[in-house]
Amino acid sequence: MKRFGVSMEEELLTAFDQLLEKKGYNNRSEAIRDLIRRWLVEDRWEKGKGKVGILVIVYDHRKRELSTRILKQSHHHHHLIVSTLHIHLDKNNCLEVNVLRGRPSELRRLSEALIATRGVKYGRLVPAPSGEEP
Ligand code: NI
Repeated sequence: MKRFGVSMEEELLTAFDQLLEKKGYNNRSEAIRDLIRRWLVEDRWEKGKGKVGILVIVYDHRKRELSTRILKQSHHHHHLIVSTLHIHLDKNNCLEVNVLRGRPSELRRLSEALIATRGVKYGRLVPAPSGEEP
């Protein structure tokens, strides 16, 4: 491990320390490492090097043809979808967690298509580490 000093305004450091406590970190170093790792994952994605993403969508299965349309899209892109977790949130709403693997541009395109499908109430693609990051 290498050590380095960080200069920061007192106000910013206080806010950081309060956030660490809230998030359950025991020390600043671990929090800074996590922040850097997250930044690296996002940077890899921007460069088109990321390979894994998590897509969350929420939709009302009663909407006409919606489940069928989502299923059709998913099968069409079966090579990008590693796994899907379907949760029946309540009587009407379904939450789906899709683990995607592929080129970021492909994952974005698939996610945008699913999120833009009429009746999908919520959708978010989260870049995830592929394991190749430091
Ligand atoms: Ni469901």
